[in-house]
Amino acid sequence: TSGERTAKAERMFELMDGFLKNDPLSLQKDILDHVEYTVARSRFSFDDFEAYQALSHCIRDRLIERWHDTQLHFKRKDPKRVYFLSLEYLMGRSLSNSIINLGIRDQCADALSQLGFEFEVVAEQEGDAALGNGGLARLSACQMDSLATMDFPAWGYGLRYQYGLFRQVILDGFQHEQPDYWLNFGNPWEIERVHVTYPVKFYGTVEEEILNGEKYKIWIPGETIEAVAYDNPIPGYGTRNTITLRLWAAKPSNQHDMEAYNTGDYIDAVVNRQRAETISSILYPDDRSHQGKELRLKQQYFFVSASLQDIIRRFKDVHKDFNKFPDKVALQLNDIHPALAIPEVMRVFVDEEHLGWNKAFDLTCKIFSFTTHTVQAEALEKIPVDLLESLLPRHLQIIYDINSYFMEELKKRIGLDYNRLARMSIVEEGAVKSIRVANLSLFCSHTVNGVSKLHSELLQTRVFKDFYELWPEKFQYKTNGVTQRRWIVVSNPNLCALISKWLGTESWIRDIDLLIGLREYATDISLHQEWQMVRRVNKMRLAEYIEATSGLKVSLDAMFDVQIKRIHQYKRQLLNILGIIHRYDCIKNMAKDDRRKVVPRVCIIGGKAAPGYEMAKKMIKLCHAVAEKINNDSDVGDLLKLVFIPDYNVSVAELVIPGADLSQHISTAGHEASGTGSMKFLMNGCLLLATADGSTVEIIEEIGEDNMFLFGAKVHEVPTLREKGSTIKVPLQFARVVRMVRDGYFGFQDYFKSLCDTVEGNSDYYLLGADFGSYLEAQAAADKAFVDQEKWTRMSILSTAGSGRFSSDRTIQDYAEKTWGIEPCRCPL
Ligand code: GL2
Repeated sequence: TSGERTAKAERMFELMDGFLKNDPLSLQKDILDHVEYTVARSRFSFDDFEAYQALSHCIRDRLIERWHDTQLHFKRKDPKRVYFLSLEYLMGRSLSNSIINLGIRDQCADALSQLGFEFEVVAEQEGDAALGNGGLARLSACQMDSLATMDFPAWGYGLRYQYGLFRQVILDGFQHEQPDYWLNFGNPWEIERVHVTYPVKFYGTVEEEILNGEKYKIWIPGETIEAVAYDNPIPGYGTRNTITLRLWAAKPSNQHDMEAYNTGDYIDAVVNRQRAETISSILYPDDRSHQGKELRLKQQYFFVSASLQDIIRRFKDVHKDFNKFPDKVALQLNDIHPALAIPEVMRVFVDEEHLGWNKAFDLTCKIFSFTTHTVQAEALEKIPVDLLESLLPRHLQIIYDINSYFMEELKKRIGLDYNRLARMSIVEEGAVKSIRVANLSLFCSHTVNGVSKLHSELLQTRVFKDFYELWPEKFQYKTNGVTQRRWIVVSNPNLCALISKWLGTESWIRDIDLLIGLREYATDISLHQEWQMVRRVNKMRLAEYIEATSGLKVSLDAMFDVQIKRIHQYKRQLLNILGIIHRYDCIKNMAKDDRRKVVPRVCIIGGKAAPGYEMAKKMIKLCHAVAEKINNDSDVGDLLKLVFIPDYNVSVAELVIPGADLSQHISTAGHEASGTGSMKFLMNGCLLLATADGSTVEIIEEIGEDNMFLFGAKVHEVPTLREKGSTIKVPLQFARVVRMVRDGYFGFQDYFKSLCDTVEGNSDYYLLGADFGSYLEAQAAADKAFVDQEKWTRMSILSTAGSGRFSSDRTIQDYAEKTWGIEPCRCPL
């Protein structure tokens, strides 16, 4: 019987101590096998890329083994699972990360070196998986790592875009976008599950049917597309647990549209079918708003429908009674992008499982939680009713039903306050009647999370004030975190070894709170020396990269000052550039002797601008124009350099962050929901120059104001400053540097005019002028501290020591306890 077969296989497995061995010799043999049989190259002659492919397959085999065991264990234990629904994941590279999490870094390096290869070189052959835009997407990847490491029974669901985030190419200082067809060279980290497919329906009509005397709605679709699963095993660190990130790809459905074929319109029918596949082909390259786009809506529903069919199928494999659903399933909406899951669950419960509306709604409200990642009310998606009606007619009806119920409930609470009812309604009347996805999510979720303390306050007092007043118990926050496995262990191995040496343990890699132990040694001179050495080696690596990508040689004695993130007006890269112009202007106007006192800087900026975001693109061009001038000015020499790092992505971040002395997080207060880059720099002992925005407020609580360079208006001051507009007294230096750009000092006078307009008088919405004075003061304080290397090193050690709260392990622990109600389910070794 199959039971006996399983038992036999298990005995064999135990006897063999797992199938695959991890000593260097076994790894070497497996690598050569994969060179020969998977990559189909001769084992006597293969290059770095082929070595990467072979090693990846070797690691993939080991992941699969653990992954099978984990899934079997989950199946046997049947714990409550969390399903993480996200439209974006920025995984970056997988090889090094998997090897570290499997705990076989040294064995792999040995195996490779005996074959004549260098581990780092081989690992660098891998391209990034960039199925996301920015912070939100990288956060999902960090959280998957923590979920696996902490043994939580979790699944990630998303879309397998064929084209990831565009590649940024800079020509003459202008950004150009090139498609990222990341699958060109194969992807060893995924497993295509040709048998795990679900039909996803679109368009069509809704009809009624009578079953056992009861009336039910049935949706007759106009088009059906097949969703195929691609599984990406996600290994935990220090555990056998390996969880699944399941990404869906659209494939033509086997259910043929017989009519089209029969009328002889064969070619058109096939072409239409191919068009259907485009649903999962491309990631939207804007990280904020996608209002009213049909393809975007199709993507959202496609992914939601396939995921829910999969989740409900898994539940029904074991359970018959849907009352148990909330005991077994937590559905986490990563932002409101997957919010169509709410009406979809209702549709399945009511139309397919015939649970009755009240029961269905009660269950729905018990399973959903959502996290919002924005402070901008404008970024909250709205779906035009016309669009929804044509694409998902049944869902529109369900949303209307939910809204009627919601309005009745609201009237019981607030009476006939029509203005407020209109504000809170899920349906927005007006020129374009639309569905407010956030309001739908707020009403139907048991919990809504913000991503930092400040963000949560803003949600409660501004963005979702009406809801907070009525349902305060729904509101929580979970400050974001990043995984120390990726952001220290993988990307900064020297610092990792140093931390373990001084703490006397590697346990901090799983238990981040231990990092605080470094505080004790913050003034220890021998730690200082080792710390400085590690930082210098990392700077060297970064300097080499800069020279290779831009041809610019930079001095290692200079302060490496970095701002890398998406380009946005609210993130104020323009403030940084204007500050650099000011520094340049000062150096130029100094007596030669005084120049000796200047603290040398290498200013590094990197980031992508959304293709349609004109002002962001102008900032990139301005950065290049200013760099051209400064870097070629012999008066300045090594005192100031400006570099734009092209095509910023996860791998570039892994290289830049460990080499940074100072990093800038300078958004106008109240605009950055959290910010996660700052946490990565903090962990790596880089000092922060920042405004009190997003999670920085909590970083201040952890490391103290004295260990960073704070500046700028506080969040409560921003509205008053905006009201004051042009009557604010801005520093003369600010007017001067803007004038320099306006007057064409850096060329492209006409092109930069509109950019200059955004920061003058009443138009200076992001308050660059108002904050410029304190920004320069913070920069001066950073210069002063840098000269005192002992002080700087102490601040740097204290930054790393205080970064424990910003691990995604802590975030996930909070979610598990306070939002999802799940417990670890550890697979035995
Ligand atoms: C973001 C926020 O802007 C950012 O502040 C936050 O750290 C991340 C993760 O919560 O989410 N929202 C968003 O749409 N993107 C973000 O980075 N792209």
